[in-house]
Amino acid sequence: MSEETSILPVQSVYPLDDCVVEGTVLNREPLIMRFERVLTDDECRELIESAAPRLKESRLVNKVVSEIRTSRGMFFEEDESPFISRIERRIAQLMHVPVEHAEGLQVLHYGPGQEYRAHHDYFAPGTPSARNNRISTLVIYLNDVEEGGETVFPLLEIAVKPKRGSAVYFEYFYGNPELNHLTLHSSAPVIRGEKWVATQWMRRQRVRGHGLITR
Ligand code: PD2
Ligand code: ZN
Repeated sequence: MSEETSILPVQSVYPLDDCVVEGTVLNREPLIMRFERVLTDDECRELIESAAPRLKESRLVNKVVSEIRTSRGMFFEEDESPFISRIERRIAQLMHVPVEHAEGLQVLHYGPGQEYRAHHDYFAPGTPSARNNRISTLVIYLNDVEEGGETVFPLLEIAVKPKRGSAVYFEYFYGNPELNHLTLHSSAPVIRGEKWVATQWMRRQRVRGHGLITR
């Protein structure tokens, strides 16, 4: 089978403008990687502190509380502070996509028993959002979880354990739709402790300054 080109060049070390990130391949096609040291402990704490007062229950467009995701979440505005801009630029550089393609950074909080059931991050073909669809995701773990809370790829039998400052990366912009489908993923219920993550979704085309995103 011919190999498709990934968005992210596969390396074991990613020297970025303001830090050096280590990468480990978990799966080649679709590409799934684990990154270490994406954020410092202080940056994780600052993200949690800024997000905590702004968390909301996850609701679907019809205002019904979502059953697929029982965590609470919030979105930062794009470039909303020098701190957020610095994190956004670092993430974009790591994900190898211009920062103009980045949605607002999302923070999710899961308490015991809370989960995110299996889903794809891309929009179903044919829907309005799919015209400028998502192409890749970075989920950064902002704390250590005592038990549970793994990010799971059930079709690939991969489970990633949260560790503060580390991240899981995956992409789903392949010509072969079956590869994109294999990125089905979930957050296992937290069993003990709590779980904080920051999620960055990238779009195929720029979204900043164009008002294209509908949430
Ligand atoms: O918190 C996670 O591990 C997780 C799992 C699945 C986050 C997302 N999806 C997401 O934000 O899309
Ligand atoms: Zn997801």
